[in-house]
Amino acid sequence: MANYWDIVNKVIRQSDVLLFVLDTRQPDETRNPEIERKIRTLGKRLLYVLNKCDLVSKERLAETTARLTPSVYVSCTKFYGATKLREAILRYGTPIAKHFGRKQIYIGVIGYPNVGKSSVINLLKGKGAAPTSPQAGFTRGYQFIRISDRILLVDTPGVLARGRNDEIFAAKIGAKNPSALKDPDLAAIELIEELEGVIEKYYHAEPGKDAEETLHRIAKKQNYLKRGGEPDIDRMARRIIQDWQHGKIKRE
Ligand SMILES: Nc1nc2c(ncn2[C@@H]2O[C@H](COP(=O)(O)OP(=O)(O)OP(=O)(O)O)[C@@H](O)[C@H]2O)c(=O)[nH]1
Ligand SMILES: [Mg+2]
Repeated sequence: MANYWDIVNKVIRQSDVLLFVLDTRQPDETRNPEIERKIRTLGKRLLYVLNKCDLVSKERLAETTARLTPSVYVSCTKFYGATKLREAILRYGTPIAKHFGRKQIYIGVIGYPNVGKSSVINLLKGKGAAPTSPQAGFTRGYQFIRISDRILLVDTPGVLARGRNDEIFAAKIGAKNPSALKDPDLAAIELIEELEGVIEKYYHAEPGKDAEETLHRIAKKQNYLKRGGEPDIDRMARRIIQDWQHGKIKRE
């Protein structure tokens, strides 16, 4: 049940530096303050990649790069900016990697559809890139690509979805009835993460390795099961949001 939000979260967690790819023609429309905040909260570094810089005037580009920092402008179709981007990754990633006692810098790519995430990955990969074997301690299913001797890239971009976050927000503030949510699990996962231990405690469940697993454990603990014994995530998520909206769950 890997949905977009889980993937974005995993990319953020696994990376030191997040390349937030923007369309330079419409940088503000392709930003996402909520996710940018999340990156900062987790102590990761956000680097705006102003892609498709070939499609704007020099003046507009200068104005945009001055306003959005730190940023690097690139054009994937013109193979422009790869060196500057690698330099910026080293500059911003080195202190974070050091903090975690590593030499290697892990980077991930996120952004809205069509901004050029795959193109940026290819721009960085260039010729010298090679897939790495799965890293111990990382979630299965994530392939890392070696960009240079110091830089490793999470090979799955985090694709942001339009509108979904609004649903999560609406669920959290109680503007939307839980039964009307398309993806109650996303909102529940958000709540579990944000409340840091409060939700699982309320339902007498043990925390999992991430919020998704915690939600599974809560469902099992509360006996929200489908026929066959699988946890019924959907129903449990709606229940959590309902309890939250009804003020049953307090924030410490
Ligand atoms: N002019 C121009 N076009 C670009 C540039 N980078 C990407 N594109 C084009 O933008 C489109 C989307 O690029 P992708 O790399 O597939 O974008 P993406 O973010 O991976 O898209 P999804 O996988 O759909 O989320 C393609 O048609 C690219 O050719 C660029 O620097 N300049
Ligand atoms: Mg793509």
